Amino acid sequence: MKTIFSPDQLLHAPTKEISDGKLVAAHEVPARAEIILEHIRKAQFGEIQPPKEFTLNAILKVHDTDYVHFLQDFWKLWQEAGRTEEEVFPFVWPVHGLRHDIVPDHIDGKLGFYSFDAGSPMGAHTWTAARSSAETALTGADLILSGEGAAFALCRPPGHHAHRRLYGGYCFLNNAAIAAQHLRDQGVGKVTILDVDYHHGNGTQAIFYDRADVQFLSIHADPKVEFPYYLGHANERGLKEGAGYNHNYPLPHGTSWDKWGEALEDACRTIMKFAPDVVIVSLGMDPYENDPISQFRLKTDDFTRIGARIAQLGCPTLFVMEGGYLIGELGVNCTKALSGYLDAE
Ligand code: OKS
Ligand code: ZN
Repeated sequence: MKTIFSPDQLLHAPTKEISDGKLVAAHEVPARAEIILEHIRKAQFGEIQPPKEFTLNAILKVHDTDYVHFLQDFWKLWQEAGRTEEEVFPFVWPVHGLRHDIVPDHIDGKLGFYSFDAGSPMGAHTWTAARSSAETALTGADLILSGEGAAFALCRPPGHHAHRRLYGGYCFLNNAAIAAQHLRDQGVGKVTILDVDYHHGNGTQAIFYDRADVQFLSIHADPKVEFPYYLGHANERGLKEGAGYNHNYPLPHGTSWDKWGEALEDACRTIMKFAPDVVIVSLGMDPYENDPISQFRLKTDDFTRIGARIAQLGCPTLFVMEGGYLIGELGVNCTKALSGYLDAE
C-alpha cells in the first residue's frame, strides 16, 4: 500500500486554538503527520510518494468558488486590514435569523461567514497546506483508479468537518469528499465514505446528503454531548435521491470496542448492501482511549480490528487521515489500522 504525503502539509502550524471556551495549545499540529510518517516508514507498507499537482477544478467540484477564493486570499485580506497576528480566529457568525445572503466585505465578517467555530486558526500558509492535503487525497484516488487495491492519503490538515462553504473543526477542504467526487468524475459508479473518526463527519454528510451515488456512514460521539454538536444524529438519513444513503451511529462517551465494534459491523453490512466500487475511510485515531480531546475507549489492538473488518468488504480502499491527537500513540495506532487491513486482505 502506497502512502501519499507532502511536506507542504506541515506549513499550517497553529500554536493555539479556542476550545471549550478558552485559549489552549493547538491540537492539530504538524507533529501529528510527522509521527505517522515515521511509523509508516518503519512498517514498510510500500512507497511513500508526494502528491501530484492538480488544477483547482477537482476542489471546485465540492467547494463553492467564493469560499475557495476566500481561503486563497484571506492572508492578503488580513494584512490589508492592518492585522499583524499570525493566527486568526473568527468571532461573529450569521446564526439563526441573521442574513446569509450577503457576504461581508470586511475580513472579520468573512471569517465568520465561512466558518462554524472559533477553534480552527488560520495562518499565512493554511491555504497552501490545505490545498496540498486535498491533492494528497486526490493522488490517492488516482492510485485506486490505476488499479491499486488500497492507498493511504496522509492528509493534514484534516477534512471531514469542512462543508461546501464552511471551515471548522481544524478542517478547510474536505479531502475525503474531494477524493470521492474525483472518483465519480473519473467514472467510478458508487463510492462509500466510512468515517471512523471520533467526531461526526458533518461536512462530508452535508456535501452528499441529497445524493445516492455516494453513501456516507459515520461512527462517532453523540453530538448531544460532543463536537460538532449540531449534526450527526441517528435520524439524519439523507434527502431526496439521497434518502436512505446516510447512516449515523452516535455513541455515548465512554464507548469501548464492544459497542463500537457492533456499530462497525452494522455499518459494514449496510455497505455490502450498497455494493460500492470504492470505499473511502475517513480514518481518525481519536476514538483511542487516551486521546486528549475525546472520550471513547478503543485500544491499540482495536484499530487492527477496524482495518481487518474493512478489508473483509473486499473493495478497493482509500484511507484518508482525519483526527487523532495523542502524538505519542498516533503512529502506532495508525499503522495498526493499516496493517490490520493489509494482513486480512
Ligand atoms: C474540542 C473542540 C474541538 C474539536 C475539534 C474536532 C477535531 C477533530 N473540545 N475532528 O475529527 O478531530
Ligand atoms: Zn476527530
